[in-house]
Amino acid sequence: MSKVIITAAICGAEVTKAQQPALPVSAEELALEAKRCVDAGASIIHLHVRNADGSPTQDREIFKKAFIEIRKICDPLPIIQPSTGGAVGMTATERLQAVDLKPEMATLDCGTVNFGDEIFVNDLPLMREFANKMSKLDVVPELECFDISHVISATRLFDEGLLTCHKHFDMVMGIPGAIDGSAKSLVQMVDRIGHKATFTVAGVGRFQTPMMLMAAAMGGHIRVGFEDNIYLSRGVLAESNAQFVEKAVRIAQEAGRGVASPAEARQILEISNGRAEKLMLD
Ligand code: KMH
Ligand code: ZN
Repeated sequence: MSKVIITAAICGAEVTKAQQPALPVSAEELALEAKRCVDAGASIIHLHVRNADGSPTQDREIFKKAFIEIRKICDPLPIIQPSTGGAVGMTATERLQAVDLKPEMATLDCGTVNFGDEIFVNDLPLMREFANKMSKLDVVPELECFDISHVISATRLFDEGLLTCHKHFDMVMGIPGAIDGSAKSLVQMVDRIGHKATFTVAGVGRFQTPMMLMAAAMGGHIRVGFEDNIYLSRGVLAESNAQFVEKAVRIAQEAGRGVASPAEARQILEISNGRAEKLMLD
């Protein structure tokens, strides 16, 4: 089994400062939090951005500012993976803005799904549009799957020839209204990813720790962070995303796998060396 790639989803679109006072919001806060996570062992920063009032946005200029600040202080440079999911209700055009910056990776959400009491819309035409744009700009998608059918739909994008890159999934387990955070469901999803594909696992809320353990045992990778969970243990708020990364590192080590550096993560995900330099930040 390969070393474990740890992704830190440091901000998300839904969590508020009122719920989690340590939530990073400004570009400077996002960069400092990214640095803490990279220093602790994360090699991918899954990035959402916010307006000054804390509301979610997909504004390209706000993403650009966060990219610049993160690149200034993180060494080694992590893979910065902006969201194209944004927040429920945003238009496709709004959501796609960060892809214009030519990041090494970006998320690609692979199906419409209940998201709490709301509906997160990702129909096939939208998925094809996102896949096309990412392919054209050489952005490796992380295929976000909130249910088993999403794994099948993601595979369809490759079958249709819209994507030809390495196939890397993120199984998001435990969103209310979507797939649960059970071991059985994760095994069923991973069963369908196909030969040579890789996967990471994001357990939501109380599912975060059990899903980290499952991922480590199954040869998968681990995503942690405030986007998915704000509690370090029952009723105890984490003080930083880095505490979750530290936990993931301990689990990876106990599983005998070790932790991938950003360079090793790029190798596993087949992202070419020097690709990070092609970012459009001028
Ligand atoms: N905020 C969720 C509605 C992604 O980053 O691509 C969507 C999301 C997925 O966070
Ligand atoms: Zn996200």
